[in-house]
Amino acid sequence: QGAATSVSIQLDKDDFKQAVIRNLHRTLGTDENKANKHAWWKATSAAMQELVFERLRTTQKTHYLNDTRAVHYFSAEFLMGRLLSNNMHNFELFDTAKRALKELGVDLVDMLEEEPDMALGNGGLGRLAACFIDSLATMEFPAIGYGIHYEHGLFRQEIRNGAQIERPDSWRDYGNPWEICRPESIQQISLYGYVETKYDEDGKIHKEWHPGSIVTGVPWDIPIVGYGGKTVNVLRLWQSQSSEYFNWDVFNAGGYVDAQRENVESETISKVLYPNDETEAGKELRLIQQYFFSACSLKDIIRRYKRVHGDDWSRFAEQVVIQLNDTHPAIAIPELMRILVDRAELSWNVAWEICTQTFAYTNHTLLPEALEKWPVRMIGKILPRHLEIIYEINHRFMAEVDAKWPGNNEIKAKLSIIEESNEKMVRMGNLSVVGSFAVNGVAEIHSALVKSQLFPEFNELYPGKLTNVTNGITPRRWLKACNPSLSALITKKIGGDWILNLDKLDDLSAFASNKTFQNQFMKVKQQNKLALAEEIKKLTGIIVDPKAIFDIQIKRLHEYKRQHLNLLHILALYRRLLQDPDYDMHPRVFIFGAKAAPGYALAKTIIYAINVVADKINNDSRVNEKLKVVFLPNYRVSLAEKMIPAADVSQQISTAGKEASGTGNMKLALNGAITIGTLDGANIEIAEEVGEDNIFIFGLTVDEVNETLSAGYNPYDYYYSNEELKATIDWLDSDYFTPGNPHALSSLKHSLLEGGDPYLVLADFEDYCKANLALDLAYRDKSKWAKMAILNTAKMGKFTSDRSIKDYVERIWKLDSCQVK
Ligand code: 26Q
Repeated sequence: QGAATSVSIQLDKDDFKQAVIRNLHRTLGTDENKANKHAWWKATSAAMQELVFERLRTTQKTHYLNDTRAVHYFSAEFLMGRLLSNNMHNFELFDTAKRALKELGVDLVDMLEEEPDMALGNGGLGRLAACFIDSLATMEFPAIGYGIHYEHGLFRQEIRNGAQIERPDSWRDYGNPWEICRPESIQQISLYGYVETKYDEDGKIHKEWHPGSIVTGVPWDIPIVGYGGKTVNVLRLWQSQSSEYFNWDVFNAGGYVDAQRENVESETISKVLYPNDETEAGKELRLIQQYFFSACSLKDIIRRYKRVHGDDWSRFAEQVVIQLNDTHPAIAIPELMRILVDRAELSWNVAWEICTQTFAYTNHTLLPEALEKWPVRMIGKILPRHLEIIYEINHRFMAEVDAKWPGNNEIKAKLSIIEESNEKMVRMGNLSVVGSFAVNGVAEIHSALVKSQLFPEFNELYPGKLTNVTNGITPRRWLKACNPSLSALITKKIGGDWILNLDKLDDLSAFASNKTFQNQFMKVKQQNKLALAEEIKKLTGIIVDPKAIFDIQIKRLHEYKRQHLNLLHILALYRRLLQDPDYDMHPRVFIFGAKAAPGYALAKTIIYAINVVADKINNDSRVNEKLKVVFLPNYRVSLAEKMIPAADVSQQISTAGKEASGTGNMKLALNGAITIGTLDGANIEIAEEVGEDNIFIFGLTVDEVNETLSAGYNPYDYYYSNEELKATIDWLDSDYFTPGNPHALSSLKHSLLEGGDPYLVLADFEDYCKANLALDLAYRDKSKWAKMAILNTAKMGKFTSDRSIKDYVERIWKLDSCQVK
């Protein structure tokens, strides 16, 4: 396999067996006869962890001795999923482990199910961070991920009577074998209190923050094994703890009791991940979470820098680059300024130069409701000194703006870090653009819109600062590990180089029309569909036909992602089948996976709608042979790994201009699914790669969306002119699907009509139906479909996260790789 790498750790089957048994005895305190599946999983993980530690030590020593420049990836979310199989694959020990465990009477694949997902993220942004740290370690770049050690990750979803119920996620309940506590690197951070202004003998001003409380940050390290097992980097996650230390200044200043009562309890800071993505909650605890992990991480970085460079700050920005994964850690910008100006006593200008050479910022959204803003009052209360610094940054920035556009108050109001609304707000996006040396969007179209719509004046003021880095996914998890049969087939056909050089997949193009290879490729797909059909039966009791088209939409539930457009089309098919029992369509199973933010009522209604429609259709013998609908509960990384290899069709149907990139689109196409999608996010680049014959594009473009909206879009025009569309929407609002409760879904109809249909579901419905028809016809030509599927896999080279990381490294981070011997 991977010709370029050599396995750094040699371990044969018998060594592996011994290591597992040794850990069963000495780490778990049990033995082969007593061990249950969970104990085997723990012992196997511990055996792997021995190898991981060995490489971790070597990596850290090498990076230290070389005093390497490193990237510090700040992210409130890391959606890691399971680690055991990933670590085995990256050490190229999966097959060895499988054979070893088999001899011990343990089925590896079955045992892997014991591991709870590490779900410390909501969706795309968190999973991107996980793919990026995989690529960084694989390509041997010095890198560290910094985030929050949430006690509870994203909630577990149960479906009761069709509705979503949230249950707490407890990923560490029985201990997590991958994390190592590092008490020697504990940090303390401050919150609340007040700022004292002092003057020294020369009349120089000094600011001193007297905190109201101190919180301890305890670091937990998760080793990140690169493919080939040479570099092992770390993901460092901070857990909050109450501090022994108490600041008596506040008490003496008379504010103790009142201030204290309002304070957030220290331990609650890292208790739970906020489950809303793409909405700004404005909650005090959320801001504290952001500051907590940003401040702990900065202190950690500075401690390490000082160990080598002492008080010489001149080389800081040469050694350290910090990537802000969206604005969630943007408070790190004023925090670094505070450290440099108040503590290190550097001049403002020197400090600002260091700061703006250190930070880079990735934007993941244009949706106005997702752009973070914090009330000035709230920042002033929690971080009084930071608020002063933010005002100072803004004051100097406004002077810059005035120099560029003299006297133009409109531009100033627009660019100001402070929004002068009724309740004054700090705009974290503006702060991030001003405080960074590079700003990137996550797909070509998205980055173009960041420049032209979101930050046009910034683009004029700072030419070249705004750029694009198209997202990517790690082919180790999203092909090699999740789809072993397809991986083996590909490797047999073109060799194993694709794992580290995904462009190699293009060698498959030569076989796209080869009947034998088509049969082999589709046979693998068929086996994967069979396996998913079994999983569906296990999880829901629903029986699906593996010969049907497996049509999959998996992503967070959002109006802009338009799961309800998919649902309206399903209703249209259902209606056609009822009206004409001979209606000609290939059997099709529509499969959904989605979590809704607990406070997003309409999203929850859409989940409910999918489930009640599914229930009706699946139990209607008139249409059962041709149509099924499945909602798989608790969509998460490990479930995605089972669904994606079995997909024939990938639904990527967001309103054009709304999905920044999407990454599920890449995972599905890589596994040979054909996309039905809009010209949005990375779909556009996928279409460019696979060619228009190998994708089903429909719907309004970004420009057409804007034209439609500015022409005064009226969804009723479509409702009244398309009989089928009207019938399906009205059907939802009858008691056919919700017997005895006729208006249970009325909010859905309301949003599409009286609500103005902000995401243009009705406008795109007809073209979506046409694209679905074309897709259905294409599927019936087995050879044509196989060719399309093969070409989708073959043309996905661009979308490896190795390429994304190469882009970041060469254009933004300027890192050198560091070979760990
Ligand atoms: C903000 C404030 C308060 C609470 C929560 C949040 C919050 C949390 C998560 C806001 C946004 C997110 C996550 C956003 C996200 O996942 N965006 C997706 O990022 C992917 C990676 O770039 C893209 O592919 C997707 O298009 C984009 O939607």
